[in-house]
Amino acid sequence: RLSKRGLCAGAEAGDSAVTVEAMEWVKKDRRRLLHVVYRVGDLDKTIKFYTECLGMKLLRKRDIPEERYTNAFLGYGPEDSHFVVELTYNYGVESYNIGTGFGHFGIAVEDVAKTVELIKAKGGTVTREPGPVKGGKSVIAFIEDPDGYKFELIERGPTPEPLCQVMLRVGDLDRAINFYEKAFGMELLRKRDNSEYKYTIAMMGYGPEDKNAVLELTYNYGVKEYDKGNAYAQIAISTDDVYKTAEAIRVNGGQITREPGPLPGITTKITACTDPDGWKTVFVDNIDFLKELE
Ligand code: GSH
Repeated sequence: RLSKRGLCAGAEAGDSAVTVEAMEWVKKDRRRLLHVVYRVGDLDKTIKFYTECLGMKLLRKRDIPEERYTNAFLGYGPEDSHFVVELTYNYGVESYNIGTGFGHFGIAVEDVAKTVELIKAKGGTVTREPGPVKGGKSVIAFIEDPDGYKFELIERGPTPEPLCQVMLRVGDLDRAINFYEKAFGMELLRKRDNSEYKYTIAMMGYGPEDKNAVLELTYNYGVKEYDKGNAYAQIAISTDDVYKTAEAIRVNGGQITREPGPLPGITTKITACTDPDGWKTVFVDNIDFLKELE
């Protein structure tokens, strides 16, 4: 039997030796949130909004005519060190259903009021005026992009990673936290219950929130399921070994939706899975990813 002392963070006495070994490996793996992938109906309109209103830079664009889609990568710094957005435009598809499960993307700004003013001046939609979050102190605002994706503007001092959150709603918070800790090797950075407004949030990630993008999981009291729509796609995370990554997900009860291995044509090794709520993640080989950027 395994001694309690020998277990790594997150492991429980009932976990098998294989599970514990896989969890120890994911903790040591070099992981980072790379990008968040979603679909938009008009690439140029979204690029214009993100660059002019949100201050992002267009980092790269690739057209795959054989598959009838175009990708655009935008963010606040180079992809080899920053979390960025990967927009997908599918030829001829002008709108998507965002659903009720996707929450928002978080952007840290030094002055929320000033940012909102600028966005309004550019004709952007503000859905929640600047002010302290209900039941808390931090100053926030919500805006909507041309497809209706929400962005939460969060007032913070200077940060290396302004694109700082992806918020997804989950039906069982402890189940989700357990999955992201064990199968993904993430850390529970913060958990906050807001009983007055009947929700609990958990920040999960690979490093402190002020320097790293995080996954914000929201549980609304009593809500067990959401409509995931067809607009939001997935988060991509880097890894040194997609095969071991898939194994760690499997032994922790995760669903592998794409077996680990190279992608046809571009040879980048990936694996994909869904979490207990059905949210998708793709893991991308660290070295292959850097080659793609060359
Ligand atoms: N019912 C909310 C949801 O599912 O979006 C729960 C999450 C929530 O309320 N989050 C806070 C928020 O959006 C931010 S942590 N507050 C709205 C406000 O302060 O106006």
